[in-house]
Amino acid sequence: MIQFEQTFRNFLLRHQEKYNRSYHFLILMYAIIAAAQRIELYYRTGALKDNLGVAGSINIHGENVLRMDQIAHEIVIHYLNSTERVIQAVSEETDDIIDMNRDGGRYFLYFDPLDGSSNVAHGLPVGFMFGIAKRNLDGNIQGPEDFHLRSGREYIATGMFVIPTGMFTLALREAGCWRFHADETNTYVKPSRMMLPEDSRKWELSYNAGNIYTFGEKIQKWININEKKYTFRYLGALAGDFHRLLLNGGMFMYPAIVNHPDPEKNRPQGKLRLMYEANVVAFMCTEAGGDAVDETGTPILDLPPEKHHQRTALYVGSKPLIDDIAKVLRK
Ligand code: AFP
Repeated sequence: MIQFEQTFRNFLLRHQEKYNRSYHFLILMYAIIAAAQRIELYYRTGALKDNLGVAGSINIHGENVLRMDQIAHEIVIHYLNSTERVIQAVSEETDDIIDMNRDGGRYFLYFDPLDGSSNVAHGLPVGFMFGIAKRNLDGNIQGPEDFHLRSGREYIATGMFVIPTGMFTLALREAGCWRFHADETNTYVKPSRMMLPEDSRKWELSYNAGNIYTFGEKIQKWININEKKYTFRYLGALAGDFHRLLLNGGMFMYPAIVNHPDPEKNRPQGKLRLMYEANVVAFMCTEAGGDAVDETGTPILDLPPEKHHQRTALYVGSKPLIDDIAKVLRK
């Protein structure tokens, strides 16, 4: 007998029915999945087809644009446009907000089509990360409610694909954080609810250890006291590191860089992008029973974005660890 697992499509259908939601979100999610699968195809054959190198330009963040960054960005834009349901999109790869269907659209999309560029040349895991907010459909409200700069608290869903592993995690507001696996036919199946484990023996710490001496004194001290209690893992691609964290618990952090020997390289605002990195994992982690804060100990999801490529420091993971570090950061 063949064993068939529940498909993502069926899972989402049930979810939309249960919460009395529209079919528009289904259309959007199928487009996002089609985009992820296409990126994955290009990535898997990337080394063979010479697609893992640099594209020869510099992006708005001052980083080298990779060939795969461009390909992934174009793919996502194509599929989002095809839904006719997206008002505007913010991509890590373009400076400006991308207008799509301003009159008829329902959703705002914030995404990084290929996060973790230092892994690309090696064909190692990277992420396609996204957050979704919705147009305020309540009457004819104009102005801030219709604006694209939403805080994470206002997102309706966030997700990430770990490419090319065939793993997909999606969090739906107040409906939990779920993981899916690609089967032999590349169909996402077998929803499993993700809840961070309470047993601290499995917990892991994850941060760029090479940066320790550039962190603020409070954080260096916290690491000194606590690092021996936990295993340490760091992949250098948020999607992969956070994927581990959801199963094992612990904390991922990317603190503000304030003590760099070359002051030009300090990043007091942090490195990660609020709208399509930090909010994505903070939202998922909160749905999985965890939490996330910035360098001031403020919940990531409460940060009001002032610009769409805003950066932030990030501490995300098991609640007791985040509570502990937040106390230190607020002092
Ligand atoms: P890149 O895509 O520029 O490599 O950034 C990846 C990332 O934003 C995130 O995915 C990682 O967790 C973090 O940066 C890694 O940064 P370091 O290379 O400084 O450790």
